[in-house]
Amino acid sequence: MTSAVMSLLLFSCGSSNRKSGNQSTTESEQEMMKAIDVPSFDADSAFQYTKDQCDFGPRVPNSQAHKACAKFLANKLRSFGAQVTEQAVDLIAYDDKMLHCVNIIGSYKPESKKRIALFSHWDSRPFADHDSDVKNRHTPIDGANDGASGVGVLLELARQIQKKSPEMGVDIVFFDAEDYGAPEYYKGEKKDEYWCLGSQYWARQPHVSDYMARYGILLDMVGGKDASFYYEYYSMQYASKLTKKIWSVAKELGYGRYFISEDGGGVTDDHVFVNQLMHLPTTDIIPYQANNKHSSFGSTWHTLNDNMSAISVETLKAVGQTITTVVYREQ
Ligand code: AHN
Ligand code: ZN
Repeated sequence: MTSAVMSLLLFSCGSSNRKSGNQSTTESEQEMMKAIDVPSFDADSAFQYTKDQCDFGPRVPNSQAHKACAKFLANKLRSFGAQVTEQAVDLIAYDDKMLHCVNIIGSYKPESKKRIALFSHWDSRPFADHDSDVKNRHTPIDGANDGASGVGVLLELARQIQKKSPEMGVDIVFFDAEDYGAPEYYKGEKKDEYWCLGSQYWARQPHVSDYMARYGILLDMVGGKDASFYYEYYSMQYASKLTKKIWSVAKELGYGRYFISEDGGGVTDDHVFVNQLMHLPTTDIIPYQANNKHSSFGSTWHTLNDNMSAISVETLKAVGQTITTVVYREQ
């Protein structure tokens, strides 16, 4: 492997049977020391997968682009050796419109009880309701960051898993209809449950009955140019140990400028429903900019500027290498 990151895990044993004066490790100590070789995450590849999704056009439920991209994602996961489930379901939007949705799940080592779940939404928002230009506010967005970036990172991780399997079984879950929440200009009541329709369905009706994993990690908007990730409120309520672990791994790898170990805001995102409906402890890696006048999610959020020009290979690398390390270290 060209630039694999070596990661040494030390398992301490209760009593050492080392002979006095002998500085070398004993056989049992050597057994306890496991060198874990973590693949180097290729962020250029994640960038390309992000672009591939955007090239279909906005991935809004019931559109041709949505249908074509679903096929692309399922085939891509299959080509990377995952066992793929396409969970098709009709879901009802805030305006009572019927949305033809599909959650796409790629499973590795499906027989293993030791599992990690990795989540991202794959749909894009039907309206640029936060665009500075009023004329754009009914136009669907590319969602290069909001949607495609997390999926791009997870597709690259899937490619790495096919090359070298981690100890854990892994489920990569692409949720549909996360971003169909009522637009700003909607006159009716705006309920939290209008968002995250695909994850709500999956959490009630998982692709395998009684599904459980050790924990879940949600990636949402993980490719922005000015991204910084803080401890998200619900992630700390439901999965604080996991959240702190991820942030400490990021720091150790030199990505401390992206992962700030301080409290950020709270977001009603897919992880809230996975935590509350399925009781699977799940964290959300989502940007937080306290001082951004447009939005705490960044300047391109729910605007037509959320396109490939908003995507940074460096941010994809910071997030991708961090979660790759977390996944491969888990035993
Ligand atoms: C709410 O605005 C309630 N949730 C935002 C979750 C989201 C939208 N993530 C991406 N786009
Ligand atoms: Zn969104």
